[in-house]
Amino acid sequence: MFGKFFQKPDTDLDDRVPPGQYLAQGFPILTYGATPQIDRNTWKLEVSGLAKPATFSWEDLMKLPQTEFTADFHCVTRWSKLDVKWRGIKMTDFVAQLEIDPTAQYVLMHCYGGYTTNLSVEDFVREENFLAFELFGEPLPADHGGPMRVVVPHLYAWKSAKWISGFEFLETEELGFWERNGYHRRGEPWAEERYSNFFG
Ligand SMILES: Nc1nc2c(c(=O)[nH]1)N[C@H]1C(S)=C(S)[C@@H](COP(=O)(O)O)O[C@H]1N2
Ligand SMILES: [Mo]
Repeated sequence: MFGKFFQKPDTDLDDRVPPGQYLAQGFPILTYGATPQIDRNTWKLEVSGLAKPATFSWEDLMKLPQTEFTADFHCVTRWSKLDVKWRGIKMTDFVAQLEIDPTAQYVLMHCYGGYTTNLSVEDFVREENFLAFELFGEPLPADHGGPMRVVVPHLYAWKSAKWISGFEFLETEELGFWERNGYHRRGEPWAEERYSNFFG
């Protein structure tokens, strides 16, 4: 079974595939719970906590510059998908719209459906992070987080929140769903930060 769906990376891809990861065939879907069905017209993104409160509609987001980008995607359950093609809005361009309090050190991302995941502000505001709404030239399918998801290529994919609904800025770290259930607080794939050990 395993061999049918995953392949060991070629040696020339070694520098693209983090340790302990295998290449996936296709693009697997990994969701905890049901897939929320959210319409673009009712979708909104709320900024709360240590930032000026703000709500963005789909229209508001579409006024920001859009870019196509390619990124590798690494799930902690050991599949990786290279060269995923997305279209979206750079997180740095989005964040430029906000008034974030200088005391904010962490972000808790909230999703339709109740999923959460945490990041440091430093990991959140990076050039390669996006709010994505197209996948391989098509509107982002609901299963993959449509209408709008976050993509954070430098961390394990559980940080790439699907059906994004809010960013909460915090002074002290608050753990998200998987992080409370034993996943690493940061999740850097090249360091294999998969799970936390509960003693430190
Ligand atoms: N809202 C939400 N976002 C989520 C998840 C989820 O269950 N709910 N799963 C995470 C995990 S574990 C992974 S590997 C990726 C999977 O994204 P995909 O289903 O588009 O492959 O989404 C992440 N974002
Ligand atoms: Mo995952």
